[in-house]
Amino acid sequence: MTYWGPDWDALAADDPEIAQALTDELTRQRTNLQLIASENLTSPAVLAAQGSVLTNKYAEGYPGRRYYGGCEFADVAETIAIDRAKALFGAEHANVQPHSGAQANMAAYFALGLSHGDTVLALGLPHGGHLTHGSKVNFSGKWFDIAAYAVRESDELIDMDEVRSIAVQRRPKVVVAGATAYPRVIDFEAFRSVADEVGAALLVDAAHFAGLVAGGAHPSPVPFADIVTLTTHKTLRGPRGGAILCRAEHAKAVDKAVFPMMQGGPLMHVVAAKAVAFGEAQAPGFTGYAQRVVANARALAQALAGEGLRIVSGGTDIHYLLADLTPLGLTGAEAEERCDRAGISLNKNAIPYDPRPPMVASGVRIGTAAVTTQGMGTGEMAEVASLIGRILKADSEVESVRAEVAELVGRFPPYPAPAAG
Ligand code: DSN
Repeated sequence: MTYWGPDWDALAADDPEIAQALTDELTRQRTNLQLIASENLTSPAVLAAQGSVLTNKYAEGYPGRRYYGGCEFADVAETIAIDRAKALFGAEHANVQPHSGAQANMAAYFALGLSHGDTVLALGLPHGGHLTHGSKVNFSGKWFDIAAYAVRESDELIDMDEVRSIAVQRRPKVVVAGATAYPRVIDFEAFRSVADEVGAALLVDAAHFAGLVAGGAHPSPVPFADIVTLTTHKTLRGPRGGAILCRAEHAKAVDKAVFPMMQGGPLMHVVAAKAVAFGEAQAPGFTGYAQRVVANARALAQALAGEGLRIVSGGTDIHYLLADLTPLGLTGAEAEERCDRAGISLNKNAIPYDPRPPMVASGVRIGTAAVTTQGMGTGEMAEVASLIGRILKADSEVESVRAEVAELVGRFPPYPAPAAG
């Protein structure tokens, strides 16, 4: 077959500095523990499609309705991506062009008819919501009137009575369900009923758990939401990007909101890679993967509790956990930095009612999507928890933990070693 994928030798010859940065990143991914909840490790097939000649093609518009000639193969790739996304999630319509989850959310707000000053009800950022759910530093918080709900202080769970009462008081036009740091399954049916009660549309941001839905390890929001937004690079294990699923009645509005309202030319190489990822998620093995991701997150939460960390909400239903470091006398920032030095990548994160600012934070968020892709199971999660516990309790352990991390990850290398020289 003609070679059409990434040509590493050509890159090394043409631009040794960038080739070295990519080689070093490959080595980092092969030797460090990847526990960032929003990351994963794609298949070589996804990488090949994303590094392909489709990056050369302008294809503004949609399959069969483009503003450029020569789009016949771009049409093939995008049509396959759309059809696979619809089949995977049982959705009436799919748009696979959003460059990111943030842009998918922005397009969804426009598609639902939001104008400047309209009210949106969403989970506040300090309680696990996303920037695009109304943060003051984001377009959503600047343009819309945000009614934020929180989690209950007592058990750190969403209180649907509170959500309903804020909705009745503030009469939002759009209700948002979804989060970046809420480790529990969200009750989509209850959110639908709140939205119906106040005549609002329901937008579910499934960016994080979309892959778990695809793999049957998480309830689907599709039957309940007007629009579901997702990212393709987290639990879905595809290229970095976004997508939108919706009911047929919103199809035209969604497509118009993505292009020409929000974006210009789609990243067709990324669209092709999304098609590959949707295909991989339809394969039988993906169900087992999604279940193992959740089992690993639960095992890791339990083992970290044994190390003295307080697990927010007492556990997890999804692919990550949120841990409060207060019992160990550390901040999230200190823990992130210390783990980084030991070859463990994770991120500091606010915990509900956190007294510290976000750049310091009292907690860390730890995800299992990537390590599960590598083939680690619940036995390895016990090892991971013990390594994290050691490094958090004694900075002097950095070197020995780093060596053991490399040994553990070396048993599950995600990609072949970089070529010598
Ligand atoms: N930055 C992503 C996350 O880490 O959850 C969300 O956009």
